[in-house]
Amino acid sequence: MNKADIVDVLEDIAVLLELKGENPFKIRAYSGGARVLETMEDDLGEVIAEGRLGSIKGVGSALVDKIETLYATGELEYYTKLRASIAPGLIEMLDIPGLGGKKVKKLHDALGVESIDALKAACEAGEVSALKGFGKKSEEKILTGIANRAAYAKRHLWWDARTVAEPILAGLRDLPQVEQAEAAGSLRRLKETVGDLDFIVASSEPQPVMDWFVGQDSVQEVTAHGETKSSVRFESGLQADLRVVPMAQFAFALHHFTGSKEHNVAMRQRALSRGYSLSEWGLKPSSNSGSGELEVEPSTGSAQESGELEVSSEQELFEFLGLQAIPPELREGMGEVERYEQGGDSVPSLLELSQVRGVFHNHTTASDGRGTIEEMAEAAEALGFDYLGLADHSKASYQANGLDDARVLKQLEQIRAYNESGESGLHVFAGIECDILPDGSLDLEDSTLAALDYAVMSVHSSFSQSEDEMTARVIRAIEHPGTVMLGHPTGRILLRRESYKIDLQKVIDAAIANKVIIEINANPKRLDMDWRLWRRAAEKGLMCAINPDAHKTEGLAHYAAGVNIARKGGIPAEQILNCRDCAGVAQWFAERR
Ligand code: DGT
Ligand code: CA
Ligand code: CA
Ligand code: ZN
Repeated sequence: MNKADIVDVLEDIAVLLELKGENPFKIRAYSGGARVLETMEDDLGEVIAEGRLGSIKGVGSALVDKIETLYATGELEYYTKLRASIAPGLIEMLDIPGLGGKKVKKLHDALGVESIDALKAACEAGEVSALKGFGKKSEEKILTGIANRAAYAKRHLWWDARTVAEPILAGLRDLPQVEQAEAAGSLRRLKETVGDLDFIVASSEPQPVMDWFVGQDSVQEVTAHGETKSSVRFESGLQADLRVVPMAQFAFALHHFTGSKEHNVAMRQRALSRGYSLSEWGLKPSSNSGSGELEVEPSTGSAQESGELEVSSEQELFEFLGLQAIPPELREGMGEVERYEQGGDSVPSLLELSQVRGVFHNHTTASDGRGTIEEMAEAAEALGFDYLGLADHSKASYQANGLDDARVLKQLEQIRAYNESGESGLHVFAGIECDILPDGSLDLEDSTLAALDYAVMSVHSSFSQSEDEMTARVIRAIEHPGTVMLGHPTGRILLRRESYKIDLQKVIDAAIANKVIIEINANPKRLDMDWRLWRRAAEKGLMCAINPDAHKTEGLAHYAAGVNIARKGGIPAEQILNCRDCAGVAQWFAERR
């Protein structure tokens, strides 16, 4: 097990001990040990091999064995037993925003609640707000957290869904009976979250394909196992549908099950207006040709009845309907059919991964990241980047070990030295993720911001301000001359926490007026500013930066999720800072001042 995962286990142990009401010294041994390990610069494997772990300040004797065991085996009996000794309902409660080990214990001790349902009932009966340390506000917050959890349990992050889908698609393509296989649905449309996976296969022998699909090791439950459709559920709760169709129907089925529903409706209307009826089965002359009426129900013809028109790819289907091929990620029923009819300027050229030459908002061990300047730079170089922007937290984010002015300037020197060392061909831009304080002022001195290459401004506190307050706060920060980018502009955590209240249209206008970039935070859990807003904002002239917000070297790869969002938003490459070369970026930063 690597260092980062061991840190997670130690942190988890600390929370579980809190939940059990263990003594604070013992708890602090684990949380403190996690912190020490996290910020240790030496290679953990070497430290263990040299027997030096016990001599590191903050790693107590109880931890040495456990860290070594985790490192060597990836497992720890103490941890497994500890988890098993706690009611699963209590562990689930830890998922509710605002509830840590201590609070869950209090709720359990005072009210006897052992499940989320029981906690919900206690909140509704007003028992929680009556407890010392919990007010009406925290009761409401818990209820909102529970409601969100139920709504969100049904969906999954695109990034996680993709990880599940990839080996399945590869497995399907390896089967001798399979002529073609694709993932469809929201996964193919690059939606930020995915309800279920949809696979479409062309084959004249469906049975062995279905049998392989339902027989995969990772399958937890088979919910359907038929001739044309099977459905399964994996351990994470994610479900997957597989549909097998004859080759002649593949393009139609792939298009239909890629969706979205709204896009399909627009396509059916278009087909109808040209005298055809379009369905997942095929395309045939319609009886009520030319009516242009909206066909609400999918047509119910059988495969045998179709075949009036042969289409061997989605491309041909679009062409037949007088359209340029619409990329899956734009098929959201937001005017794409009209735009791809007109062609020309109304058709965006979508960003490619290979156009991204670097990224700007990333953390190091100086604040709450797990990689050093050198490690992050090396990882960025391995991804083929020309440059890397480092933007650690500022001091108001004390829980993230944010930097004060002096530490910022010290890091700036380290970055300069790194660049001058000639150690690598990669250039590191020295930035900061500076907190926007509740009144819209900034967390660092103007002179500090001016000394850096650039600054990303973000809200990390006072999330419950009114929309007017929050909007004014963010705009005040945008108007500050030291502001180059606005970080994660809604504060949302997908499937977990809603956006704070903010008028993003006003924010977008202020950003354009002040030549401030709004980021696409490429962390798969954030992905804001949302793709739905980008097309119009980009047309108005807003500049974008794709920022993985990496807290460890592996996190840099998340830039790909940001590229998805830029594609969905149809943002042209000229308006994406990451597409510029090092000199172009430096020039942007310089002109901003
Ligand atoms: P998800 O799974 O909720 O993230 O979203 P999708 O888009 O993957 O939806 P899903 O899995 O229910 O169905 C896949 C596609 O099949 C959907 O995008 C469009 C098509 N589809 C499903 N049901 C209908 C329907 O009732 N009408 C139309 N026009 N298309 C449908
Ligand atoms: Ca789906
Ligand atoms: Ca589905
Ligand atoms: Zn942040």
